[in-house]
Amino acid sequence: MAFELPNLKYDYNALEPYIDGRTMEIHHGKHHGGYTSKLNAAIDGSSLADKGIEEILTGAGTHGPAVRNNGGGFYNHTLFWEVMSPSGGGQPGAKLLEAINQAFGSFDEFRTKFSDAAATRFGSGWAWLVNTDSGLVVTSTPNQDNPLMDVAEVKGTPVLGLDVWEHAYYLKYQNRRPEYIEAFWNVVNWEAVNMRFGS
Ligand code: MN3
Repeated sequence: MAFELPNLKYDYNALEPYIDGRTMEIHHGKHHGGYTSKLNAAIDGSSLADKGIEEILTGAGTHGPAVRNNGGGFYNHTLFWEVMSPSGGGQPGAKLLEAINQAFGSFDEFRTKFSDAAATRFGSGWAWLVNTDSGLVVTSTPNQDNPLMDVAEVKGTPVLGLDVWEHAYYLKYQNRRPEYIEAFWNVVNWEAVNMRFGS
């Protein structure tokens, strides 16, 4: 079964002033839409065509660049829209907060570490909060890679992800990636992140 571009649960301009509507419209419709159709083209008629996206991604290193890049792009953006909300911001729920405190010392320390990972990822990629066998870890990946992939440096379940490709912020922020990262914290949907963590 072919993958479908998921609908957003909010309007394109709902995350303003932090993320502008025009960026959201292009990002969702053109970029995420493009990854979705190219993923479908890449797996069409192959043994991957009836597999779920997570199973496909765990073998990303062996399926070739079209599946790795577009499968990652499909999954990562689906997660990204989910972990943002117009009523976002604040702090995670008790169970996730406790795990964050345990892993990073405090919520502020975690925030700094995640923002640094996002700011210092050279070129295009993603920053992640990952649930691993040894607890929560902050990492970043190049291009459309993610922690589900066999090729990832840090492997685990992505709990929170931030897209730091220029297409995610350039219209509003141009080269000022750190301002975009700072703005992101105002729209993080901790309820959705809590659920991804399993609390
Ligand atoms: Mn993107």
